[in-house]
Amino acid sequence: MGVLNVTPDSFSDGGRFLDHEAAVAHGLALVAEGADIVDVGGESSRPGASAVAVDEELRRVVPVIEALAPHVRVSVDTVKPEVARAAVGAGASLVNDISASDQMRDVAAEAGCGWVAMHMQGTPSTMQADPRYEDVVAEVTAFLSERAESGRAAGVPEVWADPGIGFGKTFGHNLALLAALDRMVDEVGAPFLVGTSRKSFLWTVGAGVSEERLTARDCLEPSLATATWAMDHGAAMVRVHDVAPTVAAARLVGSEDEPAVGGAVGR
Ligand code: HH2
Repeated sequence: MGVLNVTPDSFSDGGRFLDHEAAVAHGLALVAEGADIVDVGGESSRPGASAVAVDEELRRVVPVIEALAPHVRVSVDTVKPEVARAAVGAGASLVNDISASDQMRDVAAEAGCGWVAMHMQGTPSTMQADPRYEDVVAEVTAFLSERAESGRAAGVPEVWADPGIGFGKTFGHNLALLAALDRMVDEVGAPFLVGTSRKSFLWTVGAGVSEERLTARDCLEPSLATATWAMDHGAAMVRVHDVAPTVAAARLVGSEDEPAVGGAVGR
């Protein structure tokens, strides 16, 4: 899943794709790099991001979805039912819902499309203030199991679970969830989507530079390492900004018996 943020303030790509032509061109570039799904979002969920009115979010995402849907499967990254409905009308077939709410679940069920239910502690404005869990793996697993079951019961034809890396979680919480991914996937019984790409916890060990000086390039290796880890530990999909290198890693992970490129493998 390639990320397309049509926002002025997203963490790593804010402002780059606010213009319609630039957004569509980037979406098509993600497809050319090998994305199976393009995730179009019109509201940043970074800690402290400002809220976006429904009309403005619709204005950002609907024309971009209309332009991309003939070329690739499109998901819409929103927590607003009105935006999800309009996005599906414009051609999206997956509702990526970081709030995992009943309302959004019901929109997906009515539309007959997929629903990603993501775990988040708190809301984006306050979630990183002081996240606390008795047992982060047990609590996130229980939440996702309940949401997956509720999605199926409501008639959603395709339910995805997402542990919500970075959403109300410390560095230690994020690593504990990644370390337990296999077990969580087994227990929840729904396919997992995992998003670590360019998240701030990566620079703590990966990039070793301060947040103010961090560039997208600094995050590439840790993003790729964690995406590869997730794919090798049960994730059925990863949400990434850097599609081409992740596709190369995905081929490697999926090639335990057969090399992706035929013939003898060189050193
Ligand atoms: N992460 C972000 C946004 N949407 N959706 C799912 N299902 N899982 C995630 O981990 C996830 C998500 C945040 O990343 P980004 O799009 O880079 O930033 P922003 O929220 O600032 O637009």
